[in-house]
Amino acid sequence: MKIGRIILREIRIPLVHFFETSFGRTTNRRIVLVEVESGGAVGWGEVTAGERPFYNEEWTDAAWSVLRDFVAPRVIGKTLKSASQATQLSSGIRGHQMACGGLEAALWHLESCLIGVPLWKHIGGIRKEIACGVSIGIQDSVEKLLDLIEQETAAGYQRIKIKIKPGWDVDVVHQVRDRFPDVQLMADANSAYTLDDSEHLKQLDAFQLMMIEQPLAHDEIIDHAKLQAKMSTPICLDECIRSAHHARQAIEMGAAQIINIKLGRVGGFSEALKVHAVCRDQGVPVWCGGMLEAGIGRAHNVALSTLEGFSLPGDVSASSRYWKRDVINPPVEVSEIGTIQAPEAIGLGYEIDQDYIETLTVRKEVLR
Ligand code: OSB
Ligand code: MG
Repeated sequence: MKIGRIILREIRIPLVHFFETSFGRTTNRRIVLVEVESGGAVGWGEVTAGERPFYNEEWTDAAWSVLRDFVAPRVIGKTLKSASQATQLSSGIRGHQMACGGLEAALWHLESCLIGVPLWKHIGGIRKEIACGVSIGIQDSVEKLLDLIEQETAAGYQRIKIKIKPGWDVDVVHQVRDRFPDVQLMADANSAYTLDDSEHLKQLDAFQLMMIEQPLAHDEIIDHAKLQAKMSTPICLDECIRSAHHARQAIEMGAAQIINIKLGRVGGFSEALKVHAVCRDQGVPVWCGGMLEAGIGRAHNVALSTLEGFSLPGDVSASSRYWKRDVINPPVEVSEIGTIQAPEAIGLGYEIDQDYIETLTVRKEVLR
């Protein structure tokens, strides 16, 4: 496929409920969308970077300039044998996986349209139904958190993830476990601790957590291996895993028993497939993480979750938990047993609501 123009858009869209992690609270999202054209077909991608460089080094404005100034110029006018070649074009760019991944995912979407298959089948997915969990942010009170868990388990979600940070951890998990003795429960610290907190974190071993996600620094694999040697709760890595190479290192070192795969964090579908393969070969289960995506990123996550290795419920949940109105039709919906059906239609499987996107757009640039 010969790549024609690329359109960048920034949309602003408010969350229905703020989302708080150990690194801060998000109320409104600023999302870069990438539209790429070839042979009359178009593909869409969503950049999953946050508004501030607090989850990892990336953020909305950096993604915009990396895409406009470095990634798009390498891709426009080029003829690609397949979408899987896209990563070679941005191989000289260090980091910025979420920015590059926004365009990479758009090319996979585009290719699935040109071939005439659903995106999830195009990437090799086999699951027609994916298992869903929810990620519940830090709340203003434990009572509020317990109410939300009640609501989400009643809605059918198969596992609950709560966010923890120093001062909102062992005691909160204890109260959640007392109230919900049988729920599949896990905790995500988003890098809020250091190895000096080992004794404190070990107290979590008492609560039958499925896993603790990314307790230590965003770029620290060795200390996670040291922590895992001290605690029985399985460690799952999120922030640390930016490539298949990191996944292999982390698994070999005993730093992770489970891996959260995020499409943007690893730079798109090609690398996500490689991480998936490494984990499969090592017998490590994976699940699909989320970054408060709007519809396009959410639809891509649904596709990714259909790969065989995604055996644990992920953070991909209904559009309505995030948005009053999503940018795709129908929105992503979850059944009463906590599953999402992989769509049968060609491409994304959800219609992109371009009129609505237009009303949310605060900047737009057509690159040729
Ligand atoms: O660590 O998984 C994370 C949201 C923003 C940044 C990081 C994370 C998250 C979530 C929410 O946990 C996942 C979602 O519901 O999209
Ligand atoms: Mg996480």
